[in-house]
Amino acid sequence: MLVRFVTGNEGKAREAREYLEGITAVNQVEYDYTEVQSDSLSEIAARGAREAYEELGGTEPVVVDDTGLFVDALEGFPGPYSAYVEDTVGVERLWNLVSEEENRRAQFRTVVAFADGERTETFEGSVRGTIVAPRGEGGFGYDPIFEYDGRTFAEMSAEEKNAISHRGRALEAFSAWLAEYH
Ligand code: ITT
Ligand code: NA
Repeated sequence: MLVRFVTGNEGKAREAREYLEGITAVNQVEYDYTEVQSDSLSEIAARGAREAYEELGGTEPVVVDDTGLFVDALEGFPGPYSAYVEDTVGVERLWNLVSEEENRRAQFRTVVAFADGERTETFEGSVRGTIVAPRGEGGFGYDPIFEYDGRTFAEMSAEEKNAISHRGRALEAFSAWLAEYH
C-alpha cells in the first residue's frame, strides 16, 4: 500500500516513514491545504486531508498531520497556532515565556487524518511533558524544549521518540485501523 503524506515538514515525514515502515509506503507530497481557523486539530486535519485528496487528483489515499504544543500555564497556547509561533516568536523565546511560570507542564497533540475520496478518518495521539531550556540536536520544531522522562525529544532518536510521542501514538492508532481497512 502507498499513502501520500501531505506536509512541508521534513521532520514529520521522516517520523511517519520510520513508524509505518513495513505497513505502508509513504510518499511525501507538498500541497498547501487551507488550514481553517479552528481550535480543533481534528477539524483542521480532516478538512485538509479531504481538500488535498480532491485537489491533488490521483487515487492513492492522502494523509495529513496537524500538531500543536499546548502549554498548561499559557491556557493551551500556542496550540493550533504552533507553526505560526515557531516561525515568528521562535522556540527559544517560547521557553523564555514559560520559564517565568511555576507550572511548566505541556502536552503535544497530533491528529493524523486519512482521506481516500470515500471516507475521512482521524487518529489522535498525545504526550505530556515539561518545557525546559533547549537541549539536544535531534528532532525538529519544539523538540529541544520538550522534556519527557529526563530527556528532551531532541535528545532521542526518531525511533525512541516515536515509541512514546504524540505522533507515534496517532500513527499507532492509524496503522491498527489500516490493518483492518486493507
Ligand atoms: P505541515 O502543516 O506542512 O504539515 P507544519 O510544520 O506547518 O507542517 P503544523 O501546522 O502541524 O505543521 O505545525 C505544528 C508546529 O509544531 C510546527 O511549528 C512544527 O514544527 C511543530 N511540531 C510538529 N510536530 C512536532 C514534533 O513532533 N516535535 C516538535 N515540534 C513539532
Ligand atoms: Na502547517
